[in-house]
Amino acid sequence: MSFSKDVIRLADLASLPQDYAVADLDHKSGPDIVVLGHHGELAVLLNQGDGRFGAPAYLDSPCGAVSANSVVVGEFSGDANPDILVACDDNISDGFQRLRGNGDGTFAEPDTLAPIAPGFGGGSTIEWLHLASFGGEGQAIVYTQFFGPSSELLCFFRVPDLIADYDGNGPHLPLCSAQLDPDGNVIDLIPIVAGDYALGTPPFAWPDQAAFTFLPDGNLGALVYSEEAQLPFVAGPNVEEYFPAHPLAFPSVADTGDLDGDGVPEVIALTGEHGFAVYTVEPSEADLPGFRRIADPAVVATDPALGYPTDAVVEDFDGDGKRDVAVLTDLGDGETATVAIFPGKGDGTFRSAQNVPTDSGDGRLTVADLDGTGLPDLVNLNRAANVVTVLRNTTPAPEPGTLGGVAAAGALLVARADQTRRRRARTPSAQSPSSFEVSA
Ligand SMILES: [Ca+2]
Ligand SMILES: [Ca+2]
Ligand SMILES: [Ca+2]
Ligand SMILES: [Ca+2]
Repeated sequence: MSFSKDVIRLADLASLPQDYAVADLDHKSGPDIVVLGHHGELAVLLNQGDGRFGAPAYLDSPCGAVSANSVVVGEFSGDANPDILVACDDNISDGFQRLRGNGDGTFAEPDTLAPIAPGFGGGSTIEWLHLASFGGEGQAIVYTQFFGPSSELLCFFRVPDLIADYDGNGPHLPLCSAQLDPDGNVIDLIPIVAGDYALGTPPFAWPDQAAFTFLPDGNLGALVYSEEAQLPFVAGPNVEEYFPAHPLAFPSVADTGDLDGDGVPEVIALTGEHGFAVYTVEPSEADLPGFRRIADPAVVATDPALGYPTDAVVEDFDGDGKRDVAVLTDLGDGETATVAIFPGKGDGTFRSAQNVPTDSGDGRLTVADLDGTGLPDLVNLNRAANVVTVLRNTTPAPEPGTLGGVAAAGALLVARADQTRRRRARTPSAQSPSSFEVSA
């Protein structure tokens, strides 16, 4: 595999990059990039069609005096132009901020939006927005909501409801992994650990994606939301828990994807050590209602010399029709990082990793086909250095007809770019920023 690296400096972003989204903003030339600064200002990078990006255009923060947590791009208004949604730090007062797209990569002034209710108490904040299908009624936003010092809730809302709330100027009522009585009081909670989750097709009959996450009891959970009881549980937050005989100490979900071709996604988790873990949720064995026994996760070692993994994504990077795992590792010096790509053999195991240098202090990998080749490219931030790093996949395409699934995988990539995970950013170290560079 081969990649070409472009490092795009965000010279006029007034605060450190906090989050980003990859999606087509202007109806042309492939996926674009929106970077959210910690104080809420935005940088818009338009794709020139070949996976290279024009100079960033900057937008003022919609968050006022508070900071910003997360950004997502989707259809959040009545027209067909992609819009930007920002979760500000004080969502109780500010709600979500919407920047309506003009369809050409520019945006209208932000709407000040309905506050989020219920708030589960003061200080509640929204983190890590995802766009997904969730809740049985089409497009939804999924996010975690900080609820207490040791746990967070997984919440989601239907996008049509959000648009109606915008237009109606009323409070927005999210659906969280908590059951409320008619007065809005919490009567049951399903907290998740550390806000790490990934969306994937659940291993049971369900119309939407489940959110895979680790629960405080150490079990892997597949969480869905139902207004009616459909799983062997109750109406409200529904979780099916999967537990191996020997759980890992500190796993965190990074991504999901079917690695062995049986149609059921495996769950890729970081372990806190030099490696990643593959959880196979089927076959499983029923235990108590809502609990299923699964095999111990397979732990794949990463090279300790490359630092600790901070994210992992599943995609077919070499175009052989078998999904691979790309792991972002960094040395903690604010710039030296590596994407270690483990080529999948198609049976859930991997060949030796191929290492691709990148520029990252920590963070999150996003997969998108930026240049339309059908092979997945990679985007990551370097928060400390105020740069976006783009790794364009220049791997020669496999011979047509010799390998299955390549074209289909490429077609899915643009949609998938809206569904990336959000990872908690570590405090950046005080590294001096590198200058703009483009290297092959
Ligand atoms: Ca575009
Ligand atoms: Ca599988
Ligand atoms: Ca592959
Ligand atoms: Ca590509």
